[in-house]
Amino acid sequence: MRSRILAPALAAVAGLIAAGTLLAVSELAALPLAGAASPLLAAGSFVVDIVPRPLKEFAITTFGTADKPVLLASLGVAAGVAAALIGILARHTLRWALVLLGAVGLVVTVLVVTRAGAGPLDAIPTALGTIAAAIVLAVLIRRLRPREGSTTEQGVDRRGFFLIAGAAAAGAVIVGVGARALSSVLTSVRAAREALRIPSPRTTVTVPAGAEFDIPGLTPLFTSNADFYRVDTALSVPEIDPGTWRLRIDGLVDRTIELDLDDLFSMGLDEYAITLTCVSNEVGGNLVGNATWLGVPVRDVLRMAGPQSGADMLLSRSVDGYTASTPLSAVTDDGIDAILAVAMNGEPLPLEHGFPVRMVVPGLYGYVSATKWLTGLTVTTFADDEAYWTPRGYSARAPMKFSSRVDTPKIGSPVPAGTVPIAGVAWAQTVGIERVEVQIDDGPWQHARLSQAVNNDTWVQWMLPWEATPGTHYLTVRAVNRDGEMQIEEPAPIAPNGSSGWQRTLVTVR
Ligand SMILES: Nc1nc2c(c(=O)[nH]1)N[C@H]1C(S)=C(S)[C@@H](COP(=O)(O)O)O[C@H]1N2
Ligand SMILES: [Mo]
Repeated sequence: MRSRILAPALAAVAGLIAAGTLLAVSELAALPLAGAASPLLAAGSFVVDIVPRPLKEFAITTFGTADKPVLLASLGVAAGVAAALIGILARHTLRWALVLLGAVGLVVTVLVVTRAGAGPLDAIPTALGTIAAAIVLAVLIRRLRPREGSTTEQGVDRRGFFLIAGAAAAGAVIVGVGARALSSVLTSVRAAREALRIPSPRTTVTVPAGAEFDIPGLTPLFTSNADFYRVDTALSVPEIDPGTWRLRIDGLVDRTIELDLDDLFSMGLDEYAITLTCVSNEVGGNLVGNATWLGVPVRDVLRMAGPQSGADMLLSRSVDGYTASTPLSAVTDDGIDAILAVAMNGEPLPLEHGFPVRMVVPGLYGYVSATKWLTGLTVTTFADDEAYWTPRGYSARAPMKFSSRVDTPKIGSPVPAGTVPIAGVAWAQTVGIERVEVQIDDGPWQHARLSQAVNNDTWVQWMLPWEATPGTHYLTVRAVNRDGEMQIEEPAPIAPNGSSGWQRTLVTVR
């Protein structure tokens, strides 16, 4: 009787061990291929690329930067359930279970091979893993089956099952973990980053006196690398060896050229302070950060290739297959500091922020300009090319909508009555912030005090002392840019080209 439940449960375990074998063997076999071919990551990346926009927005707003671990964990659970079901099926018909396993292996192999930067050789690890999984499944299931024609448990070799299952599970864990560890030693890009010596810049940013207020709860003028928001479609952070990194510039140019890191360094580096914003930033949101960057102007690099007339778009490419469409004028105009950046806040770009080289363009949202892990620049036209997000519901061109935000006091954190500083940040890259105005409840709009701007490409801090009286109060903030334009009042969602509206927040005063 017991075996009615026990036998399927053991069969499910056999399926899980087969799946573990698949992962471990493919990790091991991927070692000589520089580890680019993990089946789980390939399947995950595929999911990232096909999920519909509303689901993606839900994931970003619900899980924030943890959206990737959450996705991988869900995928792992789904794969586990599928593996268990294949195990259970195998007890009834091993042949069809193996066919199903083979089909899954084939689909994943296709996903692996079609990833950006993958080649036909990358099929080998998943194929070998699938074969190993099939053998483990067959061997284990045979131990669970009653002898032909027997209605009892005769022929069920439970002892053998446990021995083999235990050995296979332990083997999978040891091989899988070992292969992972070895691959991170072999591709020690982190060490290469530590060792990288970036030349001193020719010019540095001068931070004027009064550029930063000292107000608890107010966002610092510069966002540390650790606190800087992150948005990427890549499931695992790409690891590029700075020694072999090349930037190819092609398309509508007089000559296709290729630069290495030393070529960029020898052009001379300058320091820039630029605030980066994400199109997914809601009014009042956190997907905005300010940093200093060392880099060279994109226009100087493009000039070496000689862009031809008729082009109106720069399509930047990442090693992970990501692309961004930037209006050519935004990177060639003398007045715009569009750069290829190699350092962020005084250190080589963190791996997560695009090591070794990324683009930073003031005045455009990141998704149309700030390509990380940059490997290619194609001079082209909006008529002929489109970037990663364009067929996924976002505008091909997306100038940033300038905005302002309240950092303190925060909704849900009551403040004592008396003098309370209301403070926050406001940004209008390339134009600059002229004025920030705050309205308390339905009172008059009051001018906030602005911190001394570093330049027109960075945010400024603003503050307004407030005589807070007990009760709940609405705070509304809006900015005016240096072209005299008022921040858009009309609320808009983040898609297709960025949120707008004035932030209105509620404060409780005790
Ligand atoms: N390769 C690559 N570059 C990318 C992205 C990406 O997904 N992949 N995301 C872009 C988006 S949407 C933004 S807002 C910025 C974010 O840069 P950060 O992660 O360094 O803050 O990078 C841009 N560059
Ligand atoms: Mo973004």
